Amino acid sequence: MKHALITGITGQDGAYLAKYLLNKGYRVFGTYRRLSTPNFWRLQYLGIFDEVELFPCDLMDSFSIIEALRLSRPDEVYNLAAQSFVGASFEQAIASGEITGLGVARLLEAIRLVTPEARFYQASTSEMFGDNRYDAQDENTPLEPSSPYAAAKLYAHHMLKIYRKGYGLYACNGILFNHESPLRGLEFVTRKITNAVAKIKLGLESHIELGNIDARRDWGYAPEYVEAMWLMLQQDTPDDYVVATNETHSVREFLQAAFSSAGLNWEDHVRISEKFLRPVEVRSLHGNYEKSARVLGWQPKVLFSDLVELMVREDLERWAQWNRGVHFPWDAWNYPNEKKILSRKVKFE
Ligand code: NAP
Ligand code: F7E
Repeated sequence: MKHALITGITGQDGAYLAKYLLNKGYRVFGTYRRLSTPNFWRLQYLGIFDEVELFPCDLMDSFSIIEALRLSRPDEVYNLAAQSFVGASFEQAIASGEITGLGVARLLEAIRLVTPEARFYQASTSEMFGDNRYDAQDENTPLEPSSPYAAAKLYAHHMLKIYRKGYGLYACNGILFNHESPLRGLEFVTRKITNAVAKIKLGLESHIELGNIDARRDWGYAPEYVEAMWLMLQQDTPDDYVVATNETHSVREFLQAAFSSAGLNWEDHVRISEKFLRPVEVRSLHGNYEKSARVLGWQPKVLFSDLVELMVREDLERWAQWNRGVHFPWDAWNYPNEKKILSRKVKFE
């Protein structure tokens, strides 16, 4: 039986990947951070909490990484752990560098020393293209990061290439464009919108505050993207791949589609707040996944309108259940309204 170790198993992709690998017959190990409040809701929501084996581990702590590798003896390691929110990386630039950048160097060093035969997947990102001037981005597009998050990911991306070349590690960078789902974190714009649509529809909220709604992204469906991660590690030679849908849409289009799928007009419920503008914005991303299609045989099936609709439907169903008093593992009921969260962009009176 093959062993897989997933760092960041409590996140969106970690939970979907764990389910995908369990269905393939893997023994799945995952790392989680010790937090004051347990954070396993996604694994519970997918019904796999009892099927995965967990280690406390932090990418800031090399010894905990070594211990996780030693105990799990993985054939494949998927590094999904990161401080993954671009907005917060401007507020926590140093921690983002430590976790999202240096954390990967710690992991590569640990693999080199403890399990050099393990195949390694790194969660690289389309954010590395930054506020670029290209119509579409692929594996050869210049990387010009525009946030502390993206700069940290770029460092990790290059460290992986160095370890692949220098030490012969089987290691792949998956340059994934935005991918979303009902398990997406609530601060990311798609889920922020679909959660708000559901609450507004049920009379629990009246409006939502957003930043730059002209930003454009290439949004795909997360459960399909974890399949591409696995495919990368099954090839004869390691390489880097873009995973995307080859479509780009604005946040404004997302709003329009999400509110109208619930029979609402978005312009009645959206306010723009400076608070959600970023010091540097990535205005447009549009991924060309031709190499993944050609080499991995991967292609997206759920595209923009189906994605929006399925996310709205699930958030509506959850809030309706909540109103009926049904309790289930879920993140939104105790998440503070973002209007209450202060940031450096707020001017104090
Ligand atoms: P996510 O939901 O934010 O999950 C991130 C995971 O990293 C969580 O399990 C989190 O643990 C863990 N983590 C955070 N800090 C850590 C630390 N110091 N040590 C160990 N673990 C830590 O992110 P996601 O959307 O699943 O994305 C997965 C990976 O792909 C991330 O690396 C992200 O940067 C990258 N990526 C995502 C996208 C996308 O559109 N989703 C696109 C490209 C790349 P807690 O649960 O304890 O916070
Ligand atoms: O922002 C704009 C915002 O935070 C998308 C991460 O998974 O994908 C994600 O990063 C766009 C940006 O995702 C709000 O300015 C407007 O232009 O959902 P997001 P992201 O920054 O693209 C990449 C590929 C990753 O690797 C990351 O880990 O939407 N936007 N108004 C807003 N964004 C947020 N969050 N909140 C707003 O109110």
